[in-house]
Amino acid sequence: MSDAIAAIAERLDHAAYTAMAVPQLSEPLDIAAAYAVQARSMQHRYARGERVVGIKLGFTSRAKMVQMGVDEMIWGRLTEAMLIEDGGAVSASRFIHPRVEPEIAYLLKRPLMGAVSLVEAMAAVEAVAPALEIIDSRYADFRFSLTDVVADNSSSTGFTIGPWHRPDLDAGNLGIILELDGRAVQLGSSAAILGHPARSLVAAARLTATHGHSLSAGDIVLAGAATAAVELAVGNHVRVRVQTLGNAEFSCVE
Ligand code: OOG
Ligand code: MG
Repeated sequence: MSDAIAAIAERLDHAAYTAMAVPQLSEPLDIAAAYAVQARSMQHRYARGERVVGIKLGFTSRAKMVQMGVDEMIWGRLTEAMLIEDGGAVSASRFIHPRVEPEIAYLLKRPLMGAVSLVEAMAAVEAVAPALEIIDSRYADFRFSLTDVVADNSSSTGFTIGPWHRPDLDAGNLGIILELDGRAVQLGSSAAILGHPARSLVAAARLTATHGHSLSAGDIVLAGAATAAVELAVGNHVRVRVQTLGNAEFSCVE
């Protein structure tokens, strides 16, 4: 591994750990190098006792691509330290400029790797749940290129999972409401995620295999936000309501 990759990984990990923004990368990275930085930066988290519990997909909806000005899917690693209990509270002191977005979560009962069909991906699902994700870019002003954000573990920061449901519940076209302090701030449908959020599992299998990772039984996969993300501030209570699946919520405290 090159020294440059290790140095960028350390810089981004330090920014995440201290909640202090850094400038966008000046080093030109290709996509493989960006995933190498991400993998290397995770080593710092593992050394602090964090453990991967799954992955998140990014930019699987038009709404997200347009909001952030990118047009390719990405993925990042989720650790159990990022998990916020449903109904729980999280301290804003951990974040730089957090945003929150509605997600659909899948729990896998089988590994998924490489080229898999939608039918195979759906057969690997143990359960599906409503979820929320906190994203917090380590880059100043939340501005990044595709490779910058990949290197930064795709802005992964926090997530909350609501009640799990049996996988025969079709999550293909469910209404989604994101609420901030009881006020609806984003409306969408799970169909905005690649036409069906289970397609994110197909993408996840392919993209992780391309970049040196694989999905195991027991992994959580966040399918990607169906709507644009909204700013999260101290005092906010956030709730996502997903038709049929129910709610997930948390509060942001000082
Ligand atoms: C990157 C993460 C994107 C999603 O659901 O599309 C993402 C970002 O927007 O900072 O999590
Ligand atoms: Mg997301």
